[in-house]
Amino acid sequence: MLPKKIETALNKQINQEANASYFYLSMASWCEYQGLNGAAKFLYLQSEEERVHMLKIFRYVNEAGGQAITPVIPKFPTKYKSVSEVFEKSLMQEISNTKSINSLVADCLKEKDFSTFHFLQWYVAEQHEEEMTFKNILSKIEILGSDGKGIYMIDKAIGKIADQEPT
Ligand code: OFO
Repeated sequence: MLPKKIETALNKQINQEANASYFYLSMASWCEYQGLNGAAKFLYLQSEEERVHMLKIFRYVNEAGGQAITPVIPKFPTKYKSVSEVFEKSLMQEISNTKSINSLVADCLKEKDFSTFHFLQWYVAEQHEEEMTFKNILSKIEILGSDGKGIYMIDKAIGKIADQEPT
């Protein structure tokens, strides 16, 4: 049986994953509007992935005997200063999500909820991967610079990362 404390924490995590999904969607839209199609493609994909993460927890909560609660989505910005800002914010969001997953894992140990602990291991690995991906993109931005030609190359490079993502 799912401990109440864990059910509540998982519902908070559902919210967090859904917010990440819409945050990426807002950034994908801005990038596409700017003609940054490679970055947009990557961020659309990222948004979809976060929705899948949200749904996995949603289904798990119900399967484990709790009740999943539909997330509340705040309003996200429609404008960003630059592609650097987009990916800095993305990395910040991933770091904050890693913290939230880690604290959920710690709570599972405290509550002796080993089933949820096991379920969350996939998220621990996924957060590590995602942080690495965003750090990698940010170092590309730093190397290539964000003037006219640099932006073109960055966008192409980010689009390539999206092409390599498993569908
Ligand atoms: Fe849900 O993986 Fe990132 O935030």
